[in-house]
Amino acid sequence: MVDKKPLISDVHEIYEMEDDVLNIIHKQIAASFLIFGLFYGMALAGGVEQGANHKVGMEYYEFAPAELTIQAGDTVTWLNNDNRDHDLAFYEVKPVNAPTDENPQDMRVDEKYSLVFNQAGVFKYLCTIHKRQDMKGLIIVK
Ligand SMILES: [Cu+2]
Repeated sequence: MVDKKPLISDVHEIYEMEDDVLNIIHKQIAASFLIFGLFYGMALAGGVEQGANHKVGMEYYEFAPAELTIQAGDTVTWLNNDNRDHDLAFYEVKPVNAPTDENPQDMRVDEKYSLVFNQAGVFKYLCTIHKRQDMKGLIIVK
């Protein structure tokens, strides 16, 4: 007569072993994701993942382009390629670290100024020197 009990018990043990192996694999996968997450986070914090850089010129009392749509994390660099001085001031909704009416950014001839936009929104700015000439610009951050 064949006794089946030990067999069933063996099968049970095999299943238990597989469970242990699966547990170890799951833990390894979880650890891999954690390490990947840490590196990815460090890369972001370290500025390895950089947004695009957009250029805005200043000429003939105008910003060119006057309206610009960018992604959050992108940089805008203004260049005064005019033959007269201008400045830069955000009004209404002001981005973090941006120059404002109270403290405009001077833009002398051939000077550059860069600002990183990390928050989505619609940001209006102007040249306070040429307000009357309607020298205004708009940055839309998606
Ligand atoms: Cu101006």
